Amino acid sequence: MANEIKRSVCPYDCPDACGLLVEVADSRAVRVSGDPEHAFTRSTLCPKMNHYERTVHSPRRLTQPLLRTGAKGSGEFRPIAWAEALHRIAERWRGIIEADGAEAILPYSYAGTMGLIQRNAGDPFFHRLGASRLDRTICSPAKGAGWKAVMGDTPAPHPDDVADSDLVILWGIDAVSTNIHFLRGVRRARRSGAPVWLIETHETPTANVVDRTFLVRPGNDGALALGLMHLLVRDGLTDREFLAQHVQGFERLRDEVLPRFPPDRVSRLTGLSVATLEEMARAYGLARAPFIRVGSGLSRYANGAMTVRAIACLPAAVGAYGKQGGGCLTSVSTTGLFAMDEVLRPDFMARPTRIINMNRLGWALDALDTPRVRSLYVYSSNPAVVAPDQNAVLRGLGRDDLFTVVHERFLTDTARYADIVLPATSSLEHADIYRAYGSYCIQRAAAVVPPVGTSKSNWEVFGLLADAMGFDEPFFRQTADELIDLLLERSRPGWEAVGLDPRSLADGRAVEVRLSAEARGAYRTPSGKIEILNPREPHPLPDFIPPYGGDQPFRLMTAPARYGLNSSFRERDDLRRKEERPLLQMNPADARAKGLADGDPAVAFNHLGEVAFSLRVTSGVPQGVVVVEGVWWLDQCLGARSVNALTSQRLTDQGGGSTFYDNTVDVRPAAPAGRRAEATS
Ligand SMILES: Nc1nc2c(c(=O)[nH]1)N[C@H]1C(S)=C(S)[C@@H](COP(=O)(O)OP(=O)(O)OC[C@H]3O[C@@H](n4cnc5c(=O)[nH]c(N)nc54)[C@H](O)[C@@H]3O)O[C@H]1N2
Ligand SMILES: Nc1nc2c(c(=O)[nH]1)N[C@H]1C(S)=C(S)[C@@H](COP(=O)(O)OP(=O)(O)OC[C@H]3O[C@@H](n4cnc5c(=O)[nH]c(N)nc54)[C@H](O)[C@@H]3O)O[C@H]1N2
Ligand code: SF4
Ligand SMILES: [Mo]
Repeated sequence: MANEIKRSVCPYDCPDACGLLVEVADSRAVRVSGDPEHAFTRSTLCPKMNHYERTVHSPRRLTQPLLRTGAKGSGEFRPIAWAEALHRIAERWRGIIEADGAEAILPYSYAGTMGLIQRNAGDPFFHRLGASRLDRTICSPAKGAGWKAVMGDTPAPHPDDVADSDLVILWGIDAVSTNIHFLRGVRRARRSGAPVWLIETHETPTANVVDRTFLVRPGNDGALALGLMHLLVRDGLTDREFLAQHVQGFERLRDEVLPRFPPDRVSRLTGLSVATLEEMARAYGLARAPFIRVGSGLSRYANGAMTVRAIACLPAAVGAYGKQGGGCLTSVSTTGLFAMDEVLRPDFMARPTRIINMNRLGWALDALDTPRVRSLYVYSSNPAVVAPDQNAVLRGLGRDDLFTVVHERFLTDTARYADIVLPATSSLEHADIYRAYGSYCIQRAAAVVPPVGTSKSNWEVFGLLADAMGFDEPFFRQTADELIDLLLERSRPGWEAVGLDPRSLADGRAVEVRLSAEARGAYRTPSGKIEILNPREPHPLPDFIPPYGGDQPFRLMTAPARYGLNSSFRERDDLRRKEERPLLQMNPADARAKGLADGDPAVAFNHLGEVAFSLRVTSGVPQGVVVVEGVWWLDQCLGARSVNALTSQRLTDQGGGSTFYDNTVDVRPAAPAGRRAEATS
């Protein structure tokens, strides 16, 4: 019998949200490929997902609940039945609630899956329980805040519109690793003659696919944007008609802020020469429809929101927001498309409970005592390695008086610290609905293979926990599919599906959406104009705030890896062979000064911790910067810690975001080779 081909969606935290075709034989996925009918995917998957079946059916998958038998972190467990696991959790939680109140229980989760149901499945349960709430801000809320200050809820351009641009700027985005389908439109623009620029801190893989790479000093892009606007004004390259009609407050920026950003000062801040700045401003000012695609890295600084705000003003200055192919894409937000309260159920909270910022998990487990966190429930995330200040996080996870439950597909570093581990389904084993954040596609997916082992989805587990806790709301007894139906029924005021017939969603095909003509308007801000002057902001005008930095000689860039996605995909031997161990990339002059050569073991350190790496000497990294790609599982590291032992719990200027890129380190040769443990596989 021919194998069946079923549709699904890539569940990972990637802007592209690809459509998948899954070939199924004997209840197993045997091949996964890109859906040729998906408007954004068009047959192509990234190298991580090309063999997703190897993740789904990995021998490393957890198949039954586990109870800890050894010390925390040791990874020693024995299998137990689901009924026993649920009973133990409910018993412990009842005790904790009686002694300290339900806020002593903290859920912790992020984007292991982006599906709207499975990703948010814990919210109604923990609201009903009265647990602490988690502010899920590890990724890029500062980028969102910076954009919103200027553009409000104005929808981002369609990503393929970039094909109509005559100057494309990839600003702090490693699109070759993180946003490959966007590059299709970029290539089309380039073929029509548009130059493509990359603005980065070092030469990433994306530098190989652009015409020009401009390297800036980390954290100074806001000064660059203001400096470019200074030059646009000086050289008469602003679009006065557009500014008069559509923009609020450019005159005040021009008179009160831009005079402080002359090219010589901006050159000192960014490291770009005055001639280069003048050349950039001229090309940007003369382009018909320049398009900026902004990544997230430059927002993970103490000044991250302000940086993005300054960048978002540039297209206003030259009228690019009004032109087909021009403008700025930070992220696609389909606010209002889905009636998310049907899923999140904030009404299940008897009273508003305390909110804990996930970037401060180390602090929350260690210092917070109103009340002290007595139980941590982790799902869809791996904080032991992805969260900042790893030493603080691991100290917290190691607390003997902390009752930790981890719901996971693999025995991650976080799961190793659990008292109870619950096995989770992969996205091919459960139903969900997805919305992309780099395109306007939405897509529903049914389960295409049965659960591996006794694994259960997030939605199912919270239903079982609701039973165990005696919650009698019918909400918890629905299936995920029933909840998706309800969500679709109650959603989409102001939005319309384009290009495909309405049955497509039910058939598992992707549908593109757009704001309806009435809802669109010109700019969705309170004034109806682009708000360069925004009186509701603590700083009514954009300005430059210096990044935090720190007192060590090298700025640490913790960039995405090509063959991993945060800590995901590290279970895959085929992908591990492509990136064997964590490298520290350093400029040749800096390496010489430190007495280090290519391939040497080296230790990066600061006041928070130290981490062993293998050194890679490369002229693609400027002096004063070091680069580590990827977040690695600890058993793949050279020492006992990974890169986040060097990043701090400080937050961004707005949005409570992480500051992964705003840290400094020093580097020294590692102790002789004896200390060096081989990476295990
Ligand atoms: N292969 C792969 N794909 C991924 C991920 C992954 O880990 N691997 N992660 C996924 C997730 S969760 C996210 S949020 C996205 C992120 O996707 P991206 O936005 O592409 O990645 P970031 O790490 O946020 O940062 C992008 C780039 O910003 C640069 N950068 C850092 N500081 C500055 C600065 O001050 N100025 C400038 N101009 N550039 C700077 C970094 O060097 C980095 O190359 O990718 C998603 N996709
Ligand atoms: N140094 C440094 N640290 C970083 C970053 C960086 O650039 N540099 N990037 C940061 C960013 S942008 C982000 S978004 C965060 C991401 O951090 P996380 O969201 O924690 O991402 P992952 O590391 O991919 O871990 C997701 C986990 O969820 C599990 N999972 C997948 N699907 C399911 C499911 O359906 N149910 C359950 N229960 N589990 C599931 C996976 O097995 C995986 O272990 O990391 C941040 N950490
Ligand atoms: S490009 Fe992104 S969405 Fe597409 S398959 Fe790869 S990780 Fe998934
Ligand atoms: Mo992210």
